[in-house]
Amino acid sequence: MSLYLGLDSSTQSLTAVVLEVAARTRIVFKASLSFDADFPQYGTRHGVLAGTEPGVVVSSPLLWADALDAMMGKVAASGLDLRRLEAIAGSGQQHGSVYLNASAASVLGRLDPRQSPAPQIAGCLSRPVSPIWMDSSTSRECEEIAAAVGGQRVLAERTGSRAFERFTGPQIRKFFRQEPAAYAATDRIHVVSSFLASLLAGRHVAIDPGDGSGMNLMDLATATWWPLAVDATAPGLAAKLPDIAASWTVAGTLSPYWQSRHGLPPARVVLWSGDNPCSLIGTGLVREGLAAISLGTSDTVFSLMRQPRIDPTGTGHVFGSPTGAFMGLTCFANGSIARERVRDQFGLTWPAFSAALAATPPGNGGCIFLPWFDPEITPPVLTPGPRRYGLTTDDASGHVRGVVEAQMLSMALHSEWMQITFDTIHATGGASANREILGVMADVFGADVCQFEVEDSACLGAALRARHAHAIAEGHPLDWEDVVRDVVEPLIAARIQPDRARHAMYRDLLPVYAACEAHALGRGPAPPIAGCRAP
Ligand code: XUL
Repeated sequence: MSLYLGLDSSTQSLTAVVLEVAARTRIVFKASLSFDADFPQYGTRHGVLAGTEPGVVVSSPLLWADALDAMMGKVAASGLDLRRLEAIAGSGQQHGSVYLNASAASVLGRLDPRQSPAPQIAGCLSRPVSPIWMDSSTSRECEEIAAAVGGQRVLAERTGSRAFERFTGPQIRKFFRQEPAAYAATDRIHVVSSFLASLLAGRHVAIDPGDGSGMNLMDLATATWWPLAVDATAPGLAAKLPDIAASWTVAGTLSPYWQSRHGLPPARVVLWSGDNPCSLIGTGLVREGLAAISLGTSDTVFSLMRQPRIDPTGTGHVFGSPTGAFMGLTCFANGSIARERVRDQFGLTWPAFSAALAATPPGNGGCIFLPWFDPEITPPVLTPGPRRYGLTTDDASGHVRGVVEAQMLSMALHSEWMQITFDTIHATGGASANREILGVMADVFGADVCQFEVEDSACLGAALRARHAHAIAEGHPLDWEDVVRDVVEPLIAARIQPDRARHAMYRDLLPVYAACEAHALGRGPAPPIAGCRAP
């Protein structure tokens, strides 16, 4: 029986999962630490430090290091027979960056086990804070980088995404521009994942293609740094970037620091990856045709892609997948936010919301509701405000069906660029408990929808990655389907199948929905909406 540890350093917490692999694979340990509640000395709120300028969102790499130490202590005290711990892998919030000076190379390898890591590495930071994915302060840098490489389209084709404010490259450029001396004193720039893996291994380790593709710096096809983007970002950057290596690379063993401090064994340390690539594995998406739809605060569609196909509209992302293939991801800001706004506007409870959905005809009598209560990411909508086509403002059930259908039609429309026919969708997140919503999802996509009960999919994915990499290192590679099967199948709580006639109706409705979007965005004529059924 072997044990594998997965860690997930997310925006607000650090989570750990231990998998035991015997005749079957099962979770034998799980724990989570909240950055705000368990490390109040850092003064974070929801995992971030108070901003100094609009759009700036940073956190503390020392907090992440302290949390890693506390979590390794919890794992050590778990009562598990940790002599059986074979490998550790991790997941980090994507895009965030950590800036280290030249002393880090030696300090990482000789930490004193009597002390926590944070005070020992504080002197290695050439920038005391880390900008994270919620930062939106680099529009100028995005434009500059895109212009220097030949435009946003070229950047997307080469790196998988156009320039985004939260991506690491634009963040590095802003640091170089605003603090040139501190930039010059920077010897190594890590992402959150490679920083924490370096702490565990006791030396600088590589970035995997999953997280490298969230930087606007990596050539997606070859998984190497793209010199044109690197040079466009900041002078001398090539020498400051870690190597890029396959996600299953064993970076080393747990350094003597962790062994002495917590009595842990010299388990293999596998490269960490980003939280989205790890979630791809943790939701079992290891073949093309499977997609996950996460219905959370925002909604996300993601899927494994054998070939990197780019979103021509520039809103979707292509990241590296930890399997060595690729993943497509599109994010929609008005997820739960919009469902809750409709529920509250009409004074409904969730059961009443479901009842209204069930009582309303699929297709909503031809009415379309665009639930852009907040600025939308996909399609980009800067001026929020819902738009109605054929829907009267007092029609409660029309709004309930309208919000759900619009969300599903929008996800179907804006994932077409992935050029994948989804046969099965794993639905996760809070609203995936609602079978009425999943029914609309199945009918719109024409796919089976599995209600998929998984919290911490990124952490679970990291533990599964540890197992996969260990098997390769031992010379007995495993198929990904075998790696995920035992863990992922029991998480499927229910399967909902599409209705053929309703799917055909939604296929016809999709161009009408697209025409409403285009009209609302000022890019097309008024759509031919026949009018709504009476409220
Ligand atoms: C993805 C993104 C977020 C973070 C959250 O591009 O910015 O999903 O990875 O941790």
